[in-house]
Amino acid sequence: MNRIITLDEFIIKRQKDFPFASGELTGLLRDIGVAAKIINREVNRAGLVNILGIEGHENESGDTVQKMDIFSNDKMIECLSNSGECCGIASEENEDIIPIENVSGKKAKYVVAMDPLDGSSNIDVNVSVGTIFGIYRRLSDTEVPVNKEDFLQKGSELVAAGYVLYGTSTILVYTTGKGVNGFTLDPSIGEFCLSHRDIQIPKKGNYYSVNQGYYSKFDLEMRRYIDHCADSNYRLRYIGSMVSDIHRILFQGGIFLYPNTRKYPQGKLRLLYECNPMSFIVEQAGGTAINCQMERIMDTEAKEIHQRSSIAIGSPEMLDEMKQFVAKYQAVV
Ligand code: AHM
Ligand code: MG
Repeated sequence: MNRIITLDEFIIKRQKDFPFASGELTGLLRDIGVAAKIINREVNRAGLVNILGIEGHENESGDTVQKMDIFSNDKMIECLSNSGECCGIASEENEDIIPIENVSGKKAKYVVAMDPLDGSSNIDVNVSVGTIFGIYRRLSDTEVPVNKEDFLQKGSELVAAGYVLYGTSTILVYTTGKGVNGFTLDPSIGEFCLSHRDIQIPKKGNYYSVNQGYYSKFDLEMRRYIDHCADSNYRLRYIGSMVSDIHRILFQGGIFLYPNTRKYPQGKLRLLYECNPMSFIVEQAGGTAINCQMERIMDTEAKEIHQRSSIAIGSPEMLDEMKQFVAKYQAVV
């Protein structure tokens, strides 16, 4: 039997990949791992919690039962605030950034952008959801509180990014820019264990993932490309939870699209909390991530923390094929 390697052990081993690492990033990733375990426990009990008491009522321990996305947000903030490795958080759930005070005199140099529970509308029907995070080095001086500029960095400046998928099993996938690794939670020992080493996305695949219900709202070139996917008998899969949809593609190959629509002219998904971290992971696994203007997502200027972006992400050869369709039909318009 192979020796089990836990997430904590792996992170510490990898610390030596960074010549001047002081262990802060290591600590931060561990904090996220702890938050993920707590969120996982609650996600798994979500149906039960509904039986025990609806939102706004007290549960058995006297706590007010919270909606899962608020609960996840609070837990992530709590775990990231406690150890002193993180000096600020930007969350999809909060309008403004959350500065974190120094803990025990530590001068933290990392900020975290996160979507604590992506696809949360799936919770009520027992379908997979996820947590997404991206870690940047702060730009401002460690003597002063963080500011928005610390978060308004390009995805190419990410130091680490990852996601947790609360699915049939719970898996944490992350990168620090040296490949992508996945850790499955073993509930019997309460540890994330290395299960997917050096993940490589297939160069091509036959899955396409898009909300086909918005077809008529997409630009012509996207409609033509989606027609091509259907004509080619690519398999359509759309869970409505970005983490789950991209997780499938990361392992089986394919393309995930959330183009701009009339309702969301810039696209719906958030650059900082969703598009950049998932792009870093997919690129590190050998994939491609661009917006519908055919620009690399990770080169996008971030102007506001809740900025939206269109996205096309997945297997490199499928992305190349999509680009050809876009070039051809943009020329027609
Ligand atoms: P959320 O962060 O509010 O959960 O929204 C993001 C989710 C993604 O996970 C998913 O890909 C997309 O929204 C689904 O949107 P739609 O229902 O418009 O297809
Ligand atoms: Mg989201």
